[in-house]
Amino acid sequence: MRPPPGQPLTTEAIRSCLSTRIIGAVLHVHDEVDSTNHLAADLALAGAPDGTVVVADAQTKGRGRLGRPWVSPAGMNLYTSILLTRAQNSRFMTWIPLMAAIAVVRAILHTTGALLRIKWPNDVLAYRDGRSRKLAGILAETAGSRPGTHRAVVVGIGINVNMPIEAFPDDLQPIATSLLIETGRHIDRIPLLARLLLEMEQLYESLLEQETDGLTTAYHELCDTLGRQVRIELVGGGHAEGTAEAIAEDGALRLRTNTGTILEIRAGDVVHLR
Ligand code: BT5
Repeated sequence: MRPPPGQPLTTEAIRSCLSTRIIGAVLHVHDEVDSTNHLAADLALAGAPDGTVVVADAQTKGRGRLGRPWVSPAGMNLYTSILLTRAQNSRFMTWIPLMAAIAVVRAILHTTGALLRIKWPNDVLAYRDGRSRKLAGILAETAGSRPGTHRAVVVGIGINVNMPIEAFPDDLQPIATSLLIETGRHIDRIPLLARLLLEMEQLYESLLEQETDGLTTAYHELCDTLGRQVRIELVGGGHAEGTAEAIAEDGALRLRTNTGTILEIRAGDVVHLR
């Protein structure tokens, strides 16, 4: 396997590239962890401040939503978790993964020129040959919900950066991709990470100021789900089918079902039908 281009992920190298005030002011960088989300949740319980960031070069138990695994080999990708302690308003909870998806798309556009799209709520997709492939994923979880402990949201972001197609397991090769595969270039992970944290900080500040209009507009521009006929596998079982019409004020997906009922859906897996 080729050595990673750019600098290795060290605290010093990342810090020297950061232009944020809050996100990344406390930074934990590891060669290997089980899951950066797990570590960030432990830090939240220990009282870590708002904006604490965990970065790892590899994860042994990287996870997706609903207990699904996130393939996380060393030396090629970004795995990071950001602790947000001021986002306790339940209205923000649906917005946080959407906001992270906008930040990922913006950071990738700024760093590589590649324009990706979002599948609601938070899959970041690249389109090629009329097909979409997943390039990044987001997992937002609450931490410290027991009484007396600190309550926070952990936003985990995985971006496939320099992962060649042969490094993906066979079942993911047709449906996953990386920036290397899409652009044909190796990308230095550190400027990409620094930009991601900057985009996150700016969006987090607007969310805290209740300025969701800008977020809604940005999300509408980047989200590929709106206007489509979709099938949504609902968390907890069952499904809904219809046209994805809009994003509600709290980040929910507004679905007009085939019988004309309007549903607001806050979690689920979307399949684009047409
Ligand atoms: C996600 O879940 O997309 C959320 C992924 C979040 C990963 C980050 S990495 C840093 C932080 N620490 C963690 O432990 N997690 C977060 P979901 O929508 O459930 O998608 C999971 C599905 O994506 C899997 O079932 C596979 O089909 C596919 N998948 C797994 N690894 C992948 C990869 N590296 N690239 C593309 N697709 C992948």
